[in-house]
Amino acid sequence: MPRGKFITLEGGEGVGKTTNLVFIENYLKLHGIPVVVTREPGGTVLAEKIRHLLLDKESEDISENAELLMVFAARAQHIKHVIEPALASGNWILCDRFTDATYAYQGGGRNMKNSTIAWLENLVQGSLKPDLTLLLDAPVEIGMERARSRGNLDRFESEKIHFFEQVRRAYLLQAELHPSRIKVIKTNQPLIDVENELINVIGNFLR
Ligand code: Z5A
Repeated sequence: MPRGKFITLEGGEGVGKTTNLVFIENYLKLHGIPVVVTREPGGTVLAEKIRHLLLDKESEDISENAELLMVFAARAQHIKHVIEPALASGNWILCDRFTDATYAYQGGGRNMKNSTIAWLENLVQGSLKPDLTLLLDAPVEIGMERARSRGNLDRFESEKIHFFEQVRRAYLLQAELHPSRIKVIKTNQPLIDVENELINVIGNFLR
């Protein structure tokens, strides 16, 4: 059984990750690919508990170091119990956010050093990297407006616009640094056009 492929979906606030995840899952299944859909932070019982603590607006003030370590603690569990076993048994992984989010939110948003993130990435992931990353991108105001329309903002969503501008910039920088892995898809266009772009990029990847 050949090892499965690891696809991640990334992007800032309300860019349409959840919406398009279902579309991508169905597209892969249509091509006979066994796919496990998961998310970060989360994906295991312990990692989901960490997610809850990270997103909870009522949490005590979480230090930047604590936030970074919690994200990687959740990731370590996720890799050990979900991602690695699935890939090893030939399943593909479709993951809503992964380490590019850490470079974007903790690196860009919180101004933490990329070298610190890279050190933890190496510790927790070893050589594991996504094979394909779909970076959904839209102007911050559009994403925030869409996220707000759902109401009930979490701890991250309650940040100021400047934070999300920095997150977006860091994501786009990641895409510049890793052009063969990260494909940018603009989502400030009708959903049907986003889906057509996704088909194009994933179709190329499958070929
Ligand atoms: N985090 C971190 O800090 N460090 C890390 O390493 C990791 C994560 C892994 C997880 O939240 C939080 O954890 C995240 C970063 C942090 N913080 N935030 N914020 P999440 O993964 O749940 O993230 P989210 O950004 O909050 O996801 P979201 O709010 O669910 O947004 P979305 O999935 O991208 O959007 P959506 O729900 O699919 O779409 C939003 C609305 O727009 C919805 O009503 C759609 O119907 C609509 N929509 C979508 N596409 C379109 C188009 N094309 N046109 C019109 N309307 C559209």
